[in-house]
Amino acid sequence: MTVSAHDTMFDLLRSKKQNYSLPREFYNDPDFFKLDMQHIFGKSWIFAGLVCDIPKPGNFFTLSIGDNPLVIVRDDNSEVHAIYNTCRHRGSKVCLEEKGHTAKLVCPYHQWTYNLDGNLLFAGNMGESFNPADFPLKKANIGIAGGMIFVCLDENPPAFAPFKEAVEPFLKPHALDRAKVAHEITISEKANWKLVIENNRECYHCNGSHPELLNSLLEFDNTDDPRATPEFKALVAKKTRDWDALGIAHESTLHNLEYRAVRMPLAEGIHSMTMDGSVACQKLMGDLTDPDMGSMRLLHLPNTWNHFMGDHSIVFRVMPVGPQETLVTTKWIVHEDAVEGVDYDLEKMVKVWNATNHQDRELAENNQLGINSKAYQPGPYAEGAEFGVINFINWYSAHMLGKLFDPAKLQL
Ligand code: 3BY
Ligand code: FES
Ligand code: FE
Repeated sequence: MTVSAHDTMFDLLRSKKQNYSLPREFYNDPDFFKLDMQHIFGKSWIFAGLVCDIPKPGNFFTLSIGDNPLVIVRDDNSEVHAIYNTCRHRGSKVCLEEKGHTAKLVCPYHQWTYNLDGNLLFAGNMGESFNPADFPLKKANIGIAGGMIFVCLDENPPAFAPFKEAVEPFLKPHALDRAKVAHEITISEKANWKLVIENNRECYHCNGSHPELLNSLLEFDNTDDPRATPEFKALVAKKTRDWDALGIAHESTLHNLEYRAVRMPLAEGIHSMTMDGSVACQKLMGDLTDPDMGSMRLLHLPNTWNHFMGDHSIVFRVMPVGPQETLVTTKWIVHEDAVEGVDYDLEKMVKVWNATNHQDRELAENNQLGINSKAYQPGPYAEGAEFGVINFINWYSAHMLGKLFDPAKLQL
């Protein structure tokens, strides 16, 4: 990467107009993308998947954070590891499947064979002096909060405990450790990852684009939302009483711009994000007995937002692939004992968010196409409706400025 991309980004962030969208380079420049990958995706806690993706010893799934393939695996003692999927022999990717079950991690190139905790067990023809203990697969940092698995590639990861402590009470009623993935889909969006997140952070576009979602979702973020109506506030007050009586966490815990959890009611009388608002799964998550859990919205920047409801939950993971390409994975989660066709109707469950995802993909891709034009110039956010985008951009700018700041260049 050129030194100047670093300096250009720093200068653009310092001089950027508050509450305006970012300059074009942030959305399409390959060197800016590398800086995002290095300083955001290489240093933050990145949402990888769920403990219920790998319920049994030997279960694994793979993902790539930029150029770094990883395998997330549950070992024979049921401990979960985040392991760099790069062989210690000559560097081949070891695990090639997306997910599965295995007794050992065997490299396909020369069959170096690793334990599920990454230790090398066997390597042929390496001679007497070779000690397998010297060549374990490398580990990434792992943090598990209420059944959500996060990884951090930085040797000095930021603290995970405050996030874990803040969100576990919110996730507890949904018992992700006693859940299963009912359906999963990954779509590729031809848009920069920030456009995908920006799009998710506002509902300014909902009226124009999301008829299915608006059957259930109220566009207000919380009771402080400038658009919140008296009816909405009354509904929140009612649900607050119900949830307090059940001991269900709901209050907003906005600790910083990086993450938040809040339980908000769905539209009055609506129990789930389905077309008619009735539950898609009769067997509720965890030990819940009341389907009316609203939606517990969990955001963790840079790459996940989620809706945890009484009957099922929807979990999203955003993984950048290139300056103008992002993978968005959606998982629909139900109680581990729920049976398709008996307890839940899969088609009914996935309809709203499949439609919403495709609408959002189109919005993000069109946004990218317009930004690529020489006519693009940063435009003003609607502060009363796009405060979520403003929060995201402020988080991004502050994070990047902190990482790009070079004290050696301080003029004394
Ligand atoms: O994730 C959501 O619920 C929605 C989708 C559109 C705006 N966002 C807040
Ligand atoms: Fe893995 Fe050779 S590169 S065994
Ligand atoms: Fe949307």
